[in-house]
Order: sequence, then structure tokens, then C-alpha cells
Amino acid sequence: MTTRRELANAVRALAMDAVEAANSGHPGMPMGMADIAEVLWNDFLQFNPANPKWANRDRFVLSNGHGSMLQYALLHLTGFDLPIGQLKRFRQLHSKTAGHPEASETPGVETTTGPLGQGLANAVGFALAEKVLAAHFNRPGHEVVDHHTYVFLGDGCLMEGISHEVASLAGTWKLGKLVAVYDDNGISIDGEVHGWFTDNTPERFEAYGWNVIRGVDGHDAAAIAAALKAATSQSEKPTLICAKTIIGFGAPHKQGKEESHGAALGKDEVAAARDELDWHSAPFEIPAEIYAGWDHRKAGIEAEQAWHDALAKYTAAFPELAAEFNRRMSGELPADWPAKSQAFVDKLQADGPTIASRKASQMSIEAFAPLLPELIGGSADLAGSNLTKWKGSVDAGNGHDPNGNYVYYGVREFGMTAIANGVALHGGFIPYDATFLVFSDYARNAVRMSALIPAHAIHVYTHDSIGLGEDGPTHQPVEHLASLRYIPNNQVWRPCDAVESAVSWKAAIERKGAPACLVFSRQNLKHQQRSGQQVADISRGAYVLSDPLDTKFKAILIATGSEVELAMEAARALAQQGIAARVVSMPCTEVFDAQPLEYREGVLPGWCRARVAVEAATADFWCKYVGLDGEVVGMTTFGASAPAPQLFEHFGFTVAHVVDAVKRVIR
Ligand SMILES: Cc1ncc(C[n+]2csc(CCOP(=O)(O)OP(=O)(O)O)c2C)c(N)n1
Ligand SMILES: [Mg+2]
Repeated sequence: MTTRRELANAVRALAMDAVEAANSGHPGMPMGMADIAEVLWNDFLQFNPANPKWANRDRFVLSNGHGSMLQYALLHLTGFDLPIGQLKRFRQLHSKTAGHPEASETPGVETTTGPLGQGLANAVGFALAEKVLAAHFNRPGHEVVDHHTYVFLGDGCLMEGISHEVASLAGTWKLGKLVAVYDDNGISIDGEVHGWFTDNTPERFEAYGWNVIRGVDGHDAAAIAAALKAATSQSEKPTLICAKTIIGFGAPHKQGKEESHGAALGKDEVAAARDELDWHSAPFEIPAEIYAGWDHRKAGIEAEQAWHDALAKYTAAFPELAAEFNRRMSGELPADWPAKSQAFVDKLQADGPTIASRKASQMSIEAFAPLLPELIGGSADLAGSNLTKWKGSVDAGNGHDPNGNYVYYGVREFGMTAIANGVALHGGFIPYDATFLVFSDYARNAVRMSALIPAHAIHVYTHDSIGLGEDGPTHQPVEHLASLRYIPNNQVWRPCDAVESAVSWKAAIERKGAPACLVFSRQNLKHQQRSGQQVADISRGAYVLSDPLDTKFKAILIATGSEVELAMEAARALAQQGIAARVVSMPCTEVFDAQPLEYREGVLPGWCRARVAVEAATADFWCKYVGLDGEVVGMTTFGASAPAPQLFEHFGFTVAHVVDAVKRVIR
């Protein structure tokens, strides 16, 4: 009869062997948490290796993602499509076993982890999504949405500030099906943590309103099982299980020490650990009875089938709800979406309101949200400024209201954004979050993770430039637009009027599986006239907004957002002086860059190198469009505290200045 310890030792052996083969990686955490993982995965976690995307599976998140070999070993042993050959190629190019777990690479990995603390935040997002989705769809006697979210985390995750933001919210929201297991091993990279981490973690989490289970021996299967049982037999509060473990458990000379954290143990120590653990199989060899003890394929199919049977009864009782549930989990937009969303854009073009783009954003939400019950909004305590609420907004934080669709995140930009990533990854929702553009810095690594994972989260940033005025340079973004545009796979929209704002929302909603940042002004922006073709071309990221009527242009003005009306005025002033200029509105540079050459050449023809870009943000970004022969009217310093019109004047965003720049570039 195989013992639990032997099952766990298979994880330890695979972790040692894979790190040894790669000569790179982190054996300590997998060896320390192997016993906990064995109990969780064999006795508690609901999953089906044959279908990693089963809608009602439990979610498992490895927030201490450096221990990736723990997750790969678990996925391999339980029967996911992760053959031993992949473990042998740990950390190699094109393997499914990247250095840290990546959701887009490995079946069964729910989210990409490694940046410490964010996995916990994603897990809070998964648990929030489960609770709100359950409120939307469950009916008495029909619990089609009913799963737990488990997350492993280490000292590092708890030291990170984001852990405070999201644990606080999880407590307030009473996410009772969230179970976090803290790998309390007293070690981080620099050594024993008592010199830099002496918080009373149990009391800290109790203060957040969590159910805390203290002092669990992380190497005692019975104690672990009892803790998990206690955690899952209540659903009032999120649970933190504090498990005492020994990092590198089984490596006789390195266990309990930071040496085992993040480097191969070395041939001799691996041999000694094999003796210590009484594990005598060759590297990457797992005895058949151990595989049998881990094999979850049959149980997984049965678990999913039982859920499908329940779903069939639900479908018979509530056919429309069931169809909607399936639509939402598949991520398909409603059938009437394309026509209705386009009709809204066209109506705005016809109505021509001159309003702040943040107001246009709110009107877009007002128009689109009734079509999209999957849209779940929120703001970091700036709802009234970001204008993220609409008439149908209902607090989702209590998790009980069947109409819940709005999250009050409080002042927690990083936590909010990483939670939104989790909500997006869960399925059933398109989350949007919001703050001032200048505070996107607080959220930034989670925005980067939205793009990397990738996750379909929409980040709304208002107060987009010195145009916000009197709040001054602390609140005036300068480098943020360029900085967000530099994130691969991100799309940053900075619309110039209400119509472009609506198109940016439409594009962000339709961008299945990947994020967008929508950047809006505080101040009013003038409506621009457009033909039907021009309206259609907004979604190509850039388009010709105006050309001289009867003569060929000599210069091109490129602008975004609030500077488009300035570029238009400058073009008119130039025309009066006999200088013909084209105006290109470029609300999304990434989308434009992805257009076929023919289209790009049509907007920015290579023969015209007399180009001036105008944007009240970091000037350098625009050099790639204006080249060495062009000029940029942009920002090279921080802003200042004054009314917005004076600031635009002071920093050179004037018709005269733009006209002069054009004259200089026409040689
Ligand atoms: C945000 C972030 N900062 C730093 C790191 C680098 N790093 C990886 S693991 C680690 C130490 C983590 O300590 P702990 O969570 O206790 O892990 P253990 O050594 O116990 O496995 C650090 C600093 C990281 N991955 N993410
Ligand atoms: Mg530790």
C-alpha cells in the first residue's frame, strides 16, 4: 500500500530532478509543500485532467510561483496532458514547463504567477467571480456555480503590499470559498525572515475578517486534511491555513535553509535526499503504484459528469438562463451586440456632443452594459471622477444580489487590477476597473500581467494629462501613456471625442482574451465631423480625420485625445497661410501598427516626412512616427498646478506653436 508520504515524495523527486536537469529553478518550495499539495489534490480539489477548462472546477493558484515544479509535478502525476518529457525539458524554449507557471502555456495552470502577491490577488478575483456568478445563475436546488478557489502562498506574497489590499477585500466580501495555504517556512531568499518579516500573520488575517487556522504541521497529512476540512465546511469567511513547513524537506544538508530556495541542489545532495526520503527510482522515473495513487483521470471524468447531469436538470428547468450561462462561460458576445453597439456609435456621430471623454465613456457604459450582463465594473474609490457607474450599477461586493455588477475596490489600484485579472480568467465576466491615469503606476505590474497572461480586463484611466488642471503635477500623468504603450500585447486607446470613446469601448469589449487601457479626459473635447468611412476607420487605430480640400498636403499632423482639436485648429490656421496639412487622429497606436502596410501607408505615406505629432505626454514616444525630419509638441517635464487652459498655453500646446513646428519641418 502506497503511503501519502511516498506520493508526496514523487513530487519532491520530480522537482529535484527537473531543477537538476535545467540547472536552474526552485526545489525548496515544492519539497516543502509536497505533503500539503498531496492532500489537497488527492482529497479535496475538484478537477478533470481531461478537461482543464471544465466550468465548475475548483481553481488552484500557485501564488509562490517560483515553486512551479510543484504544479508541473501535480499536473503530470494526476493525468493532465503534461507528459514526463515536458518535465525533463523544464525551463527550456518551447516547453510547456516555463520557469514560472504560465496560463497560456500549460494545461491546468489557471493564471500566470511569479510576481509575488499577485497570485493571491488573482485568487481573490476567482473567488469573487464564483460568488457573483453563483448569484447571477444559481437557483434553489440548482447550484450550477459552486466551486472553491485554493491558493498557495509564501512569506514573499505576504510581505508584498498587495496582499494587504486583496486580503482586506476578501474579508470584507466574505469570500467563504477562498482557501489560502501559507507556506510558513521562515525562509526567504536572504535567509531566515526574522530580520524582515515579523508580522503576526494570523492576527493580521483575523483583523481582515478571515477564518484563520494556526499552527498546522505542513508535513502531517492528517493535520492538513483536518485543516482543509475545517476550511471547506464553512463558507462565511475566507480561510488562511498557516502551515509550518521545512523548505527543501528531505534534502539533508540544505533543508530549512535558503540554499534550497532557488538553485539546483547538486548531484551529491540529490543522492543524499533520495536516501533520506527512501526514494530509489532513477531520475524522472515514477513507480507504477505511485502513478496509480495519483491518477485522477477517472475521478475527474466522473466529477465533471455529475456536474453535467446537474446542468442538464438546470437546463430543463431554466432553458434561457442555461443558454445565457453557456454563452457567458464561452466568452461569446450576444448575437445583437455588433448591430446595437454600432448603432450607438453612429448615433453619437450624428448627435455630436462636445463633452469630456470620461463622460462619453460613462455614456458608452450606459449604452453597452444593458447588452452585456457579463460587464462587471469598478473603481478604486473614484467612481464619481472616473464615471464608471451607470444607472444599472449594483454592488457586487456582498455576492448575493442577482444583479451585482459593480465592485467598490476602495483605494487599492494594484489589488483592484490583479483581482480584475482573476475575474477575467475565471470566465463569465468582462471586468473593467478604473483610477486616474497617473495612478496606473500603482497598478502597473498587474496591467503588465493582464497583457502577459493574457486576461480580458479593461483598465479605465481618466484625468489623462495636464488637462486635469489644478491638482498639479502629482496628479498629471506625463510618461504614463508611453509607458503603457510599451507593454507588449496591450492596447492603449486615447480617444479625441465622444465617438472615438465609444469605439474604444467597443474595441476593448471585442478584444477577446486580452486587455485594453482606455484613457479619458477630465475636460470637454470638441466633437469632430466624420464620414461613415472615417467612423469605420477609427477601429483601425488611426485614420485621416481631415485633408485639404483641393490640394495635396505638404505636412501631416498626428494627434491623440485632447490634442486632436488643437491639430485641427492648427491645420485651419496653416491653410489660411497657404500651407496644406493633413490631420491624422491616432487613438490607438498598437492597433494602427498592426494594420496592413497598405493601410498604414495610406494614412502616413512615406513620401511625406514633414510630420508633427501633438500629444500632452512624453514627447519621445512619437519619434517613431515623425522620424528625424519631424517634430513633436509634447511634454518633457512634469506638469504644474494651474487651471488647464493656462497649462496648455504654458507647455506650448497652442495653435501658434504647432503652426511654427509645421513650418520648421516643411523645408
Ligand atoms: C514581486 C516579486 N519580487 C521579488 C521576487 C523574487 N523572489 C522570488 S521568490 C522570493 C522569495 C520569496 O520568499 P518565500 O515566499 O518565503 O519563498 P520560499 O523561499 O519560502 O519558497 C523572491 C524575493 C518575485 N518573484 N516577485
Ligand atoms: Mg518562505
